[in-house]
Amino acid sequence: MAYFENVNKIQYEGAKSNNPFAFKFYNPEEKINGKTMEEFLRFGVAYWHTFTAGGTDPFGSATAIRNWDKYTGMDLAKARVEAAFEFFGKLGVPYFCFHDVDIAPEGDTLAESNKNQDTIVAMIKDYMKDSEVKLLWNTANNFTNPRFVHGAASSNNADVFAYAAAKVKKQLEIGKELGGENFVFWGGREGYESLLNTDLKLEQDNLGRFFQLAVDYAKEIGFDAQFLIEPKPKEPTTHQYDFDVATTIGFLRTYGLENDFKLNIEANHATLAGHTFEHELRWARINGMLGSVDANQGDPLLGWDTDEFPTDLYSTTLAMYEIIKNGGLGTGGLNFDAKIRRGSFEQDDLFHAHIAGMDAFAIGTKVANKLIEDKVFDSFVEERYASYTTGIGKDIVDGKATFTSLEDHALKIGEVTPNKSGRVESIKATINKYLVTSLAE
Ligand code: XLS
Ligand code: CA
Ligand code: CA
Repeated sequence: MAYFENVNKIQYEGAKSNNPFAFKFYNPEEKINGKTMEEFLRFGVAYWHTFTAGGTDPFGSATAIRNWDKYTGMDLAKARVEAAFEFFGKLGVPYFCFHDVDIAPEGDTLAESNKNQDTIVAMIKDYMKDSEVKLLWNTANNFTNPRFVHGAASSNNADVFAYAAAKVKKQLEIGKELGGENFVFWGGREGYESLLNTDLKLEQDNLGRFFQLAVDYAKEIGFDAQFLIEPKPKEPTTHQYDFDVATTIGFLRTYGLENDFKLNIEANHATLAGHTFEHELRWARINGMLGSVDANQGDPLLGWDTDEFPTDLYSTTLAMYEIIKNGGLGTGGLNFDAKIRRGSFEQDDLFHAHIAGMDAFAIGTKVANKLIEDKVFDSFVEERYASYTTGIGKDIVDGKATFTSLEDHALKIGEVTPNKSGRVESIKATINKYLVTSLAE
């Protein structure tokens, strides 16, 4: 049975097209820097938002109309797989991502949940054979079920630690079975509400132990996916342990895990942490930790994780700037961890939203590539820091300066006056010019 009967394969029709079921800028074949857009952007569909979630919000029930929702239980899980692969094929995305609970319902026991996983994974594996779609990453949902109310690996209860480990173990096996290229850890409940009842040191140490156990098990079974931690501040706990990129890198180094993990950076999580998306990407990039991206955006007027489809070209441009400078994302990709608005409840909206996101990143890629080719920021930044290339500046960089030599220098030069403008407004105007002109070429 077809679930999206009225939709044909989405084609690239160019910027003049008014067809809401066509790409205007994402042209999978088009080459940028010797790689096709498809190879470069490695888009992924998030199973949970696209096939499982129904559009609830804290005040309202589900609104989404999905023609697979006529089924229940395992039949529903199977129908979702059919719908998902039809959707991937028609949209032309190379990857998908899922949590365990997105693909199959939990049973009454862990053994039953694992059995449900096995049934659906076998079906997914078959579908993957007949399509070109691959698994970007899977993960264990160790946050929704009430057993995780006080955390998973950082729970006060050792039984919960064990249960969470068992769920990750199963997903590692499934990742291997399906050829997953990465494996994500988002510590939904790994954090705390109040220090008054929390052993912060033990929780941190346990989290470190948990990640080490996961690394060890992946090695044991020969699963060589890239491990990724996804930072997020607040939501759901007040103090999330993986607050932002800098915090997460510090944590990984403390526990000697920095060579086994990279980061999965989500735009909306960056803004919740009080950073820009590009700040988080840059921080990860300069530390060699940029692994993959959850491509969405927040609503600046709302202070929570709205997971909107990315349409802000300024943001996609500056994000792609970091990704291109990183030499791409390696095994990572751009996963649309994004949901359609509650009012966009028709199935067609799923296509419109993904097309919007893919076009927004295609534009961002073209503009960022041009900015890099023309060295727009590079030349300015190089010039701005030129004082470190000669004289005392070079001594500082080369590690030759001492406080005594620096004092000698300072005594000689007299008062230092700010001698160069930062020119931010002019640079922003240049970005706008590139946004308008790069696409015309
Ligand atoms: C929630 C997170 C989550 C992770 C995977 O805010 O974005 O969906 O991506 O567990
Ligand atoms: Ca995410
Ligand atoms: Ca999110």
